[in-house]
Amino acid sequence: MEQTQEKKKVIFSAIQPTGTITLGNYLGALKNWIKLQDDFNCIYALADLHAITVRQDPAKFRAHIYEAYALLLACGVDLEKSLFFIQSHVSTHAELAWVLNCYTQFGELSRMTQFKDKSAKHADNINAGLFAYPSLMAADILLYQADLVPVGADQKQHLELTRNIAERFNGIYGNVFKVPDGYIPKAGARIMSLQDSTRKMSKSDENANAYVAVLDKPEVIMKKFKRAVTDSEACVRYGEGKDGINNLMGIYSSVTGKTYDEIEKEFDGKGYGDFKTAVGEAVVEELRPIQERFNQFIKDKAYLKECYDKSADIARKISQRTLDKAMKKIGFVLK
Ligand code: ATP
Ligand code: LTN
Repeated sequence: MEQTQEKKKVIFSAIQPTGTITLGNYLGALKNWIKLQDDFNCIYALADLHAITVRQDPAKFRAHIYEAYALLLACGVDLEKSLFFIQSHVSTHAELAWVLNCYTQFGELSRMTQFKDKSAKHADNINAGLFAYPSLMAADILLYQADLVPVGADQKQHLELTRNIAERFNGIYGNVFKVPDGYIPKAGARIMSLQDSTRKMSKSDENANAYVAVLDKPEVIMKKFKRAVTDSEACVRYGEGKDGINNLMGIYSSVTGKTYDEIEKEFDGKGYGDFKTAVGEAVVEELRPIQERFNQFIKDKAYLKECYDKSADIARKISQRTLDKAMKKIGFVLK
């Protein structure tokens, strides 16, 4: 019987170059990005336009863009299989974002928890870009007619809004955008801060002890885990009121593939000190090969440019088709 070749589904995801990439980003998002490349048509971006919703120091911002690009290649983003470009190099993103802003309601944007969190954190700079952040994210996704969007649990609300915007637009103009689904991993979906287990591990945290950076040196990683907050029970088990230990178990589980039951057995009768050492060592081993590859890539700016230029050229062509379609439906005269 003849096999009909099924078209691979399209995946879109992005990460902001707002700081050094953390273990939370890696376990919650990037590790998954790498796996998905075999089964899907993956389109990945560095969301530099999103990053300026919070004020960036120019020199650090530039360095973080290079660092994040090289690091993702080091993690295994493979340009033979996927696209990986810098958002601002593909101007259709900013263009469609403007259009979608006009199909997104003030009330919807006001309800976004990330907006509320970030406005509280940056009370002196609650700019319109921070508010409209989700419509730019919707543009990123909808331009490529993405089927699936892998993100950490913290981005679920933005994805729901993207779906609502797409459905609203399609409701007015017919089938312009594919309505995407989220793709949220169970293990590692939400890695918490090592200093405050009620907050997610975030690369823009002022306290460097709160996160493990993928590029942290082994001794720094070990030290950060040793200092991680726990509780006074001194028993490695998953449970209510044990946010710190739950978080460490989540990290250990997503690095080693062990279940919580297996982890509880492994550390039965042992204290938190042993457990923290084991978590630290597992993380160091996971990150070692990535750090080695990163050190090669970051030295070679010409190679990095070749990579992001090649992907941006292709992304421009794909996304222009969707942008034209949307603009034509609205009534714009196309050039
Ligand atoms: P910022 O601190 O600047 O908001 P961030 O660390 O939250 O940055 P993003 O660039 O917003 O990182 O997110 C990149 C990807 O990593 C997203 O898919 C997001 O869902 C995921 N992610 C971010 N933080 C975590 C976390 N603590 N646990 C799991 N996944 C996370
Ligand atoms: N907002 C996301 C980064 C991001 C993204 C996207 C993720 C920008 N555009 C499109 C998925 C799809 C974040 O902060 N994690």
